[in-house]
Amino acid sequence: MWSVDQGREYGGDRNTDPLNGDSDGDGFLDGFEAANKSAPLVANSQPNLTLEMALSDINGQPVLKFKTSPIVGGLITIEQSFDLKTWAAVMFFNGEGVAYETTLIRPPAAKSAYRLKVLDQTQ
Ligand SMILES: [Ca+2]
Ligand SMILES: [Ca+2]
Repeated sequence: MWSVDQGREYGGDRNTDPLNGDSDGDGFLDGFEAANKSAPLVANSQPNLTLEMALSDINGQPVLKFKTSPIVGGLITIEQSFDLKTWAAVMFFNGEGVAYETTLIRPPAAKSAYRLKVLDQTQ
């Protein structure tokens, strides 16, 4: 018998809820989970979405380099916050199955935090 807990066959449509796009209620749609190799029926299995950052300089100008984990599908944004309460998008990209890399020239001098967010999982 097929067991969800053993993590098999989760890429297929079997046993997902046809009336609920997010069968396990973890905030990620079944299709987005399958495309990103997480289990659509296991809430604690979620797509691996990571954002690496590295501060360096080019000719004395500070630059902040970003690199994400490979993301398949979705409209993704990198958001910035100065207080960890209010977040604003600073760049957008589509999940194309490869690591997304970009550079922010002259990042703000004030302390700021960045995070990755999936805006639209259906794109
Ligand atoms: Ca889900
Ligand atoms: Ca899941």
